[in-house]
Amino acid sequence: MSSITYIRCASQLITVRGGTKEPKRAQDMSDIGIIEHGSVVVENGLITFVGSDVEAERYVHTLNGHINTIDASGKIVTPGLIDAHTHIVFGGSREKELEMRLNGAKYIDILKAGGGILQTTTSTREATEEQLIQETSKRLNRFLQYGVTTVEAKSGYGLTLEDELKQLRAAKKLDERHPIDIVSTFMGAHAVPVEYKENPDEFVRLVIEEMIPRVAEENLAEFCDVFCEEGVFTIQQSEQILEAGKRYGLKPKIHADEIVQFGGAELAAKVGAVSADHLLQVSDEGIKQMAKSGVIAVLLPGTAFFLMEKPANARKMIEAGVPVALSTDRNPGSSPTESLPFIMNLACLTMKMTPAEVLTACTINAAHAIGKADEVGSIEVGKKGDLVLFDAPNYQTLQYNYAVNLVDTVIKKGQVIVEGGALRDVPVPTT
Ligand code: IZC
Ligand code: ZN
Repeated sequence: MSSITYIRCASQLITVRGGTKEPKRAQDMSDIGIIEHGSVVVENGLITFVGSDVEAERYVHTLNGHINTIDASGKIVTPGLIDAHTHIVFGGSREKELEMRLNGAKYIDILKAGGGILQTTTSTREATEEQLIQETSKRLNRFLQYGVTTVEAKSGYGLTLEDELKQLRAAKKLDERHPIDIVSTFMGAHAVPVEYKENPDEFVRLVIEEMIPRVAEENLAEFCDVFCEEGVFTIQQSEQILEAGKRYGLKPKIHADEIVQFGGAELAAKVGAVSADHLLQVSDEGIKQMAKSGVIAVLLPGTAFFLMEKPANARKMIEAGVPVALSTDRNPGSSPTESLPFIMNLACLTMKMTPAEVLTACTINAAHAIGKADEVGSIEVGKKGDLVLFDAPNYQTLQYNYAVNLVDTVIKKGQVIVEGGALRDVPVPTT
């Protein structure tokens, strides 16, 4: 028997339609396809109807079977939010770094001194795959409560073949067992581990010759990412790694121009990266090349906020025609939050993106940044029934109330997962 979910009488249905083929750029980012008094029908996990309440009534009368009707009056309905950049699979915690940074230490200096990512590497190596699954599922549950139904997850805290595989296998199992869909990125080039400190090129060789082929063989990732930054991986090393990934079918992404202007955006355009992420220090030339090559800018204003830095120049990128997505960058060092709605607030308040642009950035453009725009990211017939009901009468209210969770209901493939802001018995995955 078919399973039917009928969400009716939304004060605004934010469809974000019209961006499935190409990410939205410039003025199109403000076109979020609002249907006032709108309804959606999901059958067997997929959206089969989108339109006005009146048309929807006629449509559901033609259906057979039990219909789960959800009244969205007084609320807006958006596509399930998509977080296109996270490092959620890790062991341990780094709360002491906050105090160090408040006392003047810099994020990158903590890493250079063997802390930061390298500290998380130690605790991730110590954790079993099962422990990583348990810890990460708590983070995923919080993501759900913030309306996030799809996340990208990077490896990069193992930095040995076996430990990278362990992280990616944990992500794969979570994708299978947890309601949130996970898209994996191999990021063996996240930092040079201490054992290769004197010989970073040997570590690059290991990433290229041993890790990438194995990750591809086990089908553990769709993307390959590199922390291209002064003191981490050079432009040349990054290019070699991303090109090696491409040869094995891993699509390139890059951590670019976060701390210093380094040419990461230009490299993203050169290798045909799907996205370049961070971009606080991007050059004008880098922006131009990204716009020309269609590289998506994944901006992470929560990271700038938490590291007490000036955020990326989103307006300049949008005006130059670069498609922009937004993400939490959820990780234990520079962005310990699952609140994508707060990141949306920050995008408005610190980068002057408009409420409509941020919705596009966290839905269809984020879907493009993880290669899933044909499945998710908008409320259109044929896409997954991933939807969020926010306790807000219009979309502007989401950005006007800041650091407040207005999520009321989260629907994943037609199933209600969050109700009244609370998780419904989501199983914590076990083996
Ligand atoms: O653990 O610090 N920026 N990688 C690059 C990170 C932040 C994650 C971390
Ligand atoms: Zn990152």
